[in-house]
Amino acid sequence: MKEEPIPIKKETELNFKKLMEMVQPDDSLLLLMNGSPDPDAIASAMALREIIQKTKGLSKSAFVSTEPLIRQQNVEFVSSMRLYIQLVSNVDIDSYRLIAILDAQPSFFYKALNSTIKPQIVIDHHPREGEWHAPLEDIRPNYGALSSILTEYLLCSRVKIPRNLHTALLYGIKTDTDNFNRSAIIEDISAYTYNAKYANMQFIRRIELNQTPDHFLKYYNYAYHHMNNFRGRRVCFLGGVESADVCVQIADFYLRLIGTYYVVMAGIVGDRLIIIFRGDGYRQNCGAIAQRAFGLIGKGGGHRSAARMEIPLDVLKENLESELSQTSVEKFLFRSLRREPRNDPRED
Ligand SMILES: [Mn+2]
Repeated sequence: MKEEPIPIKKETELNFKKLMEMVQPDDSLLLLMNGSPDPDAIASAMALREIIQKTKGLSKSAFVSTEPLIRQQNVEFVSSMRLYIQLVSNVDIDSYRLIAILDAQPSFFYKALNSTIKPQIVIDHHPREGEWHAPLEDIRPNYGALSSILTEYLLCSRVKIPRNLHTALLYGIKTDTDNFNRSAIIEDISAYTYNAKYANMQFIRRIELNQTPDHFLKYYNYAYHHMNNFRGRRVCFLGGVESADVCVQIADFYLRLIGTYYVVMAGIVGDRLIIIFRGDGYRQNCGAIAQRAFGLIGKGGGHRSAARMEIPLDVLKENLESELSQTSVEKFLFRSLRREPRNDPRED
């Protein structure tokens, strides 16, 4: 007999049994994700569909999200997996008998859908939120990735896992745990190790490397020439940029410069100023600095090594001493960041 690669938990077994009782032969299934879907949600939805498809058959199924894909890497991931993710506004939810919510909970959808949704299946790893019930609910907030939970379901179902599903689940775990830099448990590591045996690692490497569009280079160049460096803190206002991802990528890149402790990259996207913080998290706490500098007029937050603030342009204009210009925004950034007490012992 083959040895079990991962011990199957009692709760997985019971929930899997419940799932099999709920699903009818050739059922219809809607897989619902919240926000712009990330690899963990997508891989989990792929896994649940595979399980139901291979055990009971599906007459139709749909991957649905409340917002479109944004990150270039996710777009490429989805197209390589040959998936089509529809926007919930374009889908007739009632034409599906089963609704499964993955990597989210019914309460997350109140705003986006403007109504209560009654799914049959909810599988998630976020802390439980709001008042809701579903015939099958499996919430395990201690897991770093939902893909790890779905790996356990797959093993329990004894469905043969296609290689691209191993690859997707591995990528889901990798991204949701930020390569195990974020909280993960031994189950995540087991699921990762198991999927890694069969996954296409070169594909993942390719996806991870391909992230900078050619035209972003002008921002790297601009930051190189205009970035202010004060005691290891690098600050730059990039002007109008096409997405917040520009600021994120530039900040991540310049954080690698020797002697840099944290980077603040700001840019205007649409009608708001986006301020991205990236740091090593060792001495300074990006989340706290962001809150102290911009918390009064901006919205956002973060943790020790990464933070983000957003300020609507009309609010920003009220706070500037002059018109909105390159110099006035730069001055505003420096002035606000000065609010950070230097050598605060609590920062250690
Ligand atoms: Mn997740």
